[in-house]
This record gives sequence, C-alpha cells and structure tokens, in this order.
Amino acid sequence: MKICPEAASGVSRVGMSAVASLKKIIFAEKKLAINHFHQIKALLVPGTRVLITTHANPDGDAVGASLALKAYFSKLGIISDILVPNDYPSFLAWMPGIDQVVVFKRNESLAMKLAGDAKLVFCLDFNGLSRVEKMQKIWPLITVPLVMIDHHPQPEEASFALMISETATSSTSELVYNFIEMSGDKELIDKSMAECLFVGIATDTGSFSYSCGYPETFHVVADLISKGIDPERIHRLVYDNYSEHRMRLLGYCLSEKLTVLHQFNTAYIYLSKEDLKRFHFQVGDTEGVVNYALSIDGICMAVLFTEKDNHVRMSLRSKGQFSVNEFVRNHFEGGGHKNAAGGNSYLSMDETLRKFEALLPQYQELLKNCCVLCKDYQ
Ligand SMILES: [Mn+2]
Repeated sequence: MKICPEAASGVSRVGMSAVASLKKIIFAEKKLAINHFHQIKALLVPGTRVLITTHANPDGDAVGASLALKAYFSKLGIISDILVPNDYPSFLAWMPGIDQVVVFKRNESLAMKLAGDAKLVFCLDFNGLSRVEKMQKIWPLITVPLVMIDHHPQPEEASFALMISETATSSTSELVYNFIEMSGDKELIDKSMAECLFVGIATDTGSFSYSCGYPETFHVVADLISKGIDPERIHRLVYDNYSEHRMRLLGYCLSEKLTVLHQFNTAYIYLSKEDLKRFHFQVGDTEGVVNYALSIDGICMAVLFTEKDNHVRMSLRSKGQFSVNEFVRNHFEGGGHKNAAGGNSYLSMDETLRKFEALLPQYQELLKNCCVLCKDYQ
C-alpha cells in the first residue's frame, strides 16, 4: 500500500474528502494488523524465550522499538534478548537497557546460541530477511515463527509467519506503542520505555519534519511525554553530541565532496575509504549528511555514496512524490521508504557514480515535476 504522509497533511491540495478516504484505508489496515495482533498475542506466554532482531546498521527506531518491546515483555514474564547485526551509533549509547543488546558482529557464537534457543523471533523495523546482511547466518538455525513488526513498504510476506505491517505509521516504535496499547497495557509503559519509543519516533521523522502527517503519531507522543520524559534532554543526547571529527567530516562533505546537478534536481556526496579514515570515521558519523544535500533549494533527490570493503553503500532521500524506494529497487540492491531508502552497488565508486548519473536523464521529467509540486505545496 502506498500512502504518503505529506498527502495527508496537504489538506488544501488534496481536499478533505481525500484525507477522509486515506483515513479509511489506514483503518482497514489497522484491522488487518489487529488480526495478526491476536495471533501474536497468543504466542506470548510467560516463560517463552523470545529473540528480538533488527536490520543492519540499527538506527534510533530499530533500537528504540526493540528496547521498549523487551522491557514490555519482561513485565509480562517473558524473557527476551535483543540481537542486532552490527554496532549501533554511539549517540544511542545512553538509552535505557542498551548495555544488554548483543551485537552479532562482535559475538557471533552468542548470537548463534540465542538464535537456536529462541522459541519465538521478532523482526523489528525490517521486512526482508536480507536486511540483516551478514547476520543472515542465523536464519537457518531458526525453526520457530518469525514475527515482523515494521513500517516499510513491500514486505517479503512469505518470510514471516505473522506480521504487523503498517506503512502509514511514522515508525516501528509507534507500532510497538500500538501493540502495547491494543494489549490494554498502556499503563505498563514506564518512563524508560517511553524514552525509547520517543527516540524511535523522533529519529524516524527527522525530529517531526517528515512521515508525521497523521494526528495519531502526536497522540502517541503526547502520551509518552505524560510518562515524564524530557524531550529536550533526549534531543540533546541524540543530536547535540557530534565529535569534532564528525563535524569536520560534515564540513568536508559539503565543501569538497558535494556535486549538485541542477538540471536533474539532484545532489550527491561521495566518500572514499581514505576520506573516512582521514576523519576517524565512527558508526553514525555520516548519519544525516544526505539531508543537507536534500535541503538545497530545487533539489528533489539526494544521495550519499560511501565506500565500504567490498561495495558502495548508498543512502538516498527525496522530496514529495519522487520515490527513492522505487529507484533503488530498480537499479541498486536495496529499498526503504518513498522518501528515504538505502541501496548497495557492487561496482567501484567511479563506476557506481557513472551508472547513477547515466540513469538520471530518464528521471529528469519526474524529478522536475516533483520539484515544481513541492514548491507549489509550500
Ligand atoms: Mn523505522
């Protein structure tokens, strides 16, 4: 299902009746989620050993949703472990309970044991088994049901026994809140859980600047704030903690590595392994860099290309109707949301950039129209 939050918020453009029909679609999807909800609830028996997993390069939403779900399970008498494929960014290190997260890349043998012991596996914030990258090694060990809770489009339905899949929701953290609420356990959400869920919603909406066109998201946030969390403190912990290296890397990206292709309403930044080494790259240091390229007037698609050991990682953002999810699905291995997606290229950096630039002429009209609409919209 394709619902764009910006269409819902753009009442003046789409009209109230369109908003009402969008709401109906969401309601229908919520009912679908409730069906799966009952089946999932039936499996949550006290004493059950649950494994909670996330996508590779776990972000604020993946980590926030997992920590909150684990805390909730523990209140139900369900033992759970969180397993992430690789390190989470350091700006999440303060989060309540994060010291218990197992990182596959750092402790593969423990990860394999947890996978083998689990009686139920939750997959949070991803909807395809390959999204865990190298952690795919655990899937053959798992014979118990896989339960997906996620908000990305085009779920790999055959891979999961049960799903709560809602693309119209801001974040997986909001879905975890919904899950707890539907269970009638809202009062079990304590301050620490509320902090985790808030981080997920705030980071997945770019601090409430996109994917937040539905009032429901703000009702959830209002309830989280009523649990005693301090949004200003959380914002400082998540965003105001750049290392000097990270800040200088950002400056370098913008002054030396940014290419702006006005004729295609596109901008990109590319970073080689040498660039990363020069600025003592740490996980999370390039987080948000691509958004600066997108914030240029007249730019509707922005890409950050980062050279890894055996591939080039792409992080894409767009404005309005242009779908970077479709773009990467068609041309580079990856996916995500309409306006935020990730992809991979197994060509060299030079070849990747050539391939990317060669694709742009066929999207020129779409990008131009999207840009005109975005402007119209303001
Ligand atoms: Mn998410």
